[in-house]
Amino acid sequence: MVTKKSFYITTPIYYVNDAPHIGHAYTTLACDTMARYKRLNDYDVKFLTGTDEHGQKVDKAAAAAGMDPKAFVDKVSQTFVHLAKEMAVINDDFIRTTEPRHIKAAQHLWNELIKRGEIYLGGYAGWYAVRDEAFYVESDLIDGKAPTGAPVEWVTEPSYFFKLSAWQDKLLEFYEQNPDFIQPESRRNEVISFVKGGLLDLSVSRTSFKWGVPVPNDPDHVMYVWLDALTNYITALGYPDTNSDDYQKFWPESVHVVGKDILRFHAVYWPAFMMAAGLTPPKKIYAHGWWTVDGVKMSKSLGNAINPIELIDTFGLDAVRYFLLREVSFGQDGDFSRQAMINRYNSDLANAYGNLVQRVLSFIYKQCEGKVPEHGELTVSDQALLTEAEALPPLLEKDMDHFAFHKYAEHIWQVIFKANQYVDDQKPWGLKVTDPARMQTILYILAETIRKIAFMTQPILPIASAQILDQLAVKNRDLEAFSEALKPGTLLPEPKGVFPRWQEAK
Ligand code: ME8
Repeated sequence: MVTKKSFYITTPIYYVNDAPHIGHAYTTLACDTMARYKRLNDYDVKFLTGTDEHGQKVDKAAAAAGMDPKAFVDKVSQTFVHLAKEMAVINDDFIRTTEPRHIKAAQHLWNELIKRGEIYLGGYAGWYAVRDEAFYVESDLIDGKAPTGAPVEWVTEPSYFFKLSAWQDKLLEFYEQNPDFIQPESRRNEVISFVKGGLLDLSVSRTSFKWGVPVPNDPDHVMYVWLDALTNYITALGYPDTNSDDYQKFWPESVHVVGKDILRFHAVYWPAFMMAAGLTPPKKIYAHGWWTVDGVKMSKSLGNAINPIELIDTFGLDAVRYFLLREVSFGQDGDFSRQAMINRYNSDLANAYGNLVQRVLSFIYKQCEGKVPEHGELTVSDQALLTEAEALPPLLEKDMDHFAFHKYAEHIWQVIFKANQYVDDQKPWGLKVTDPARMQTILYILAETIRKIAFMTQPILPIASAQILDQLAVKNRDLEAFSEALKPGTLLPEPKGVFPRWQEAK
């Protein structure tokens, strides 16, 4: 039996202090697209997302809502579950850090760190930013605020510390030996210089509130929310049982996709915690960029956060997926504006892809008795277009290896533009009377090209790709069937337009 290659991809687990916006949707969509792509390529995939439900930030949000924290997190976590459904995300698990399986895993990791002498009891006196759930030293502060702009408060309390300072050299060695661990490269350099700058021991428990995983054997303390939260990635694989099938199969192939805001927690703290507990760190951390709206940071106080569900209701799911993944290169910052969304929709989806599919399939339906056309001998131009489409899988594989979703789309759209050009050059409509056989050949070439394109758009545009493949009567949609050409004479259903042009209501 041939064993499949495995792939484990995770989103950050989102804080349930507030409703999700397009920033959260972005990470989840990128992971879903990657997971769909890997499944298409016959990988055994596990895709994890979930919610981060402990800590002071969530505790305060519950208090502000006048709710008991547990009732509050039960309610808000559902908005993230709901968003994943609305975005047609195929996640294999949804983890909540208040679940017993997770509390057990986090406490087990804590005990391991204690057992190995990696945690000691001391006292914390310093700055804390609840919004970032992060500790800061005086020299980090800019105008009395955290470097992120978050307000800080002075905290003095008994605290357990993780001996992070002892892991500086081992972390640097780890980055050296695993050059692909942090992606993209520019982020890797940032992390390395941060670690080279020296690491302080990290406070890993709090005593001034109760909403967290209780520290084993010391009920006055709850675990620092980041130590609790990062553990989610292995809880979902069955930790503490590292011999479980899932742990064995998926952990060596783990990729954490995160926003650049939380790279340090993932690329410094997390591998240090894992090595200190005698575990192997994840395989890769990919940090993507930051979305603003009309050039401004999204925030509750400004009330400018874009609700992804409203966006989907307006433009459709595929359009939102396409815009977010195509508009900026993954890793770079991006700006959302309604006009940019409309422009992208009309130029790439309605005018290019939708128009190609609509004009070709409706012509075939009317002029070829609703059947896949017959083809005669192929000309150089016919062959050229087919070759372009055939070349997509290896090209796109490279793009996905680099998380270059925008390039993935760009490469497909180059073929779409060429196919539209081919229609304009070959003018099949004019051949109906003069050369019907040649008309059929041209239409066959186009149908085949559209089939190949639709195979490859599946990870980004799951709904439209399925409709197009339905309209071409294609059954097997895994990449292994990419080379199975359409059979002339196959009956086709009546085509329906996939991306009608967007017009602003007057
Ligand atoms: O940090 N642009 O949760 P969080 C792009 N619970 N991505 C954005 C974004 C924006 N404007 N805003 C949010 C936490 N994101 C922790 C994570 S993991 C063990 C614990 C995305 O709710 C991006 O992925 O603040 C970012 O890293 C994440 O949401 C932060 O979500």
